[in-house]
Amino acid sequence: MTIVQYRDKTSDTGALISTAKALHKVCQKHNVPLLINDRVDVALAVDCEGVHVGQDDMSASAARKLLGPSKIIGVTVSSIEEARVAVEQGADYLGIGTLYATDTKKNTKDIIGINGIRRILYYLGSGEDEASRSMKTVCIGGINASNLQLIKHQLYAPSRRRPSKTIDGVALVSAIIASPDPKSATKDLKQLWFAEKPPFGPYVALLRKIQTFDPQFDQLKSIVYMNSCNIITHNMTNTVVQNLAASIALAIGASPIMSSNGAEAADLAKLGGGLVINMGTSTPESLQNQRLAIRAYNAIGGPVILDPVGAGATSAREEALSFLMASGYFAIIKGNEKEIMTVAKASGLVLQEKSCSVQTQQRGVDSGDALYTLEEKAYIVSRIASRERNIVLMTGSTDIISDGERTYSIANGHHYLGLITGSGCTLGTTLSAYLAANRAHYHAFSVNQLNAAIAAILHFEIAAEFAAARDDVKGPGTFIPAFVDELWKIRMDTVEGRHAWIEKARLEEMKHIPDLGFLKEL
Ligand code: 3NM
Repeated sequence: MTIVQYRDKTSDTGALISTAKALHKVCQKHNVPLLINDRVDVALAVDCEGVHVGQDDMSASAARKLLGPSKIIGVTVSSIEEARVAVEQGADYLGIGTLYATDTKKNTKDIIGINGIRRILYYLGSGEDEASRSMKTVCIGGINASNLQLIKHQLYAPSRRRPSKTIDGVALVSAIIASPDPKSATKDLKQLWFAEKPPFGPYVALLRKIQTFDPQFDQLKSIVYMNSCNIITHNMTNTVVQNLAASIALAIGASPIMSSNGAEAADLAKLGGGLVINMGTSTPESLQNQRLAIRAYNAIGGPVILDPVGAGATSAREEALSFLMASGYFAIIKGNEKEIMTVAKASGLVLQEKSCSVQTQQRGVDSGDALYTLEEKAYIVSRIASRERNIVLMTGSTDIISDGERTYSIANGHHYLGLITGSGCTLGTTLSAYLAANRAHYHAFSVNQLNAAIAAILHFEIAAEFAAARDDVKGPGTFIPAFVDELWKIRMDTVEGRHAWIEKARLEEMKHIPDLGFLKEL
């Protein structure tokens, strides 16, 4: 731990001073600076190393006048403008937040997520003045042992913009203070921060590099896990598709729970399943429940799938998407072209229309109303995935999936899937179950996740092809029950050693994706 801040919003001044004095003694013994939150008068009274001020407290310049040049002054900022003013007023470091919702400070209006933090960092890093560029920063809000490495990982995600600036550290309250053993909690946190091989770091990148998807191995293995695990898929999904999602979960060998109540998410997360967050019929209340569930699954590393249904169709949905993306980490974000382009925007990427085919009316090579060519899709999907450090799936007549390092096209499926309600949503259910089964098998997050996701898509889409080809299927209505049957049949065939169906896979790795340059960082 490099710095201690004493934050106490309720005690009387006398009590604050005596606690601060006692704290100062301990901190001095360990050579750690002590800062007082909000109260410059208390910092002066105990002659500690400085203060931390929020936007509603004394300004940094006024604090500087009172404290003199040698004291440390930290400022809380949640926007570029606040950062600009803090730098101008001579702050020594910025506490940027709120990163994630936290019970320690209930100001949900300032929750800015990873992308809000990135924007402020970029503003500072590209500043004309040295003070901005060299400003020390920490982020704050909802950080704990379960998400610390991921936060570091995402904020260190490769930026194509120069200069790039990242955080110098993190500020935490409850992860230490509310821990039954603050000393070992602090040790653990420090170890996680400095770990050479975080679970989603270079180690996994190495594993990924040496792997491709081998249908005979990865596909069959995934189905066998699914069949043996009876894994839970927890769906916070729209009201239209719940029934079909539950039937499909059962057919593939998973166990569905359709709970929309955030209060029970922590207990459900412990069962080791996967969570689907589907925005199809979101309301302000359901978003709060979804946020609770995302936090619960992130806390234990359970996979969360985001299906931003209709994102971009209305401004409320666009806001809902930003709200969810600021709530935590998604192992997979899946959507159609328009939805994924809205995800790109929420991730802080802007479309430079002139340099892509949308502007020139060129059509994609796949059928339907595709806006982008396959190459453009691969660029978009891999770009978002490497920025979010997750898997992104763009569905269409040819799907594109990427983890930022490997990108595949999948040309399976049938157009009936586009004529029934909830095929995309139930693919989300299937993905969640496969990822959770994969995690249960490897006892680790991340390893082989892309392969598990591909296996889920192939199972789903080849079953659709078989169903559509049946004599008893006359159209989308009769397709639905046949599809559920075929999902189940593929599972049973595989488990019983009949693997011929796998020959139908139309999967291709897309190597050498050019940097088409039309997605720019904000
Ligand atoms: N300031 P925890 S969030 C004190 O956003 C504080 O400015 C915040 O507590 C800000 O680590 C926060 O328990 C509380 O989530 C952080």
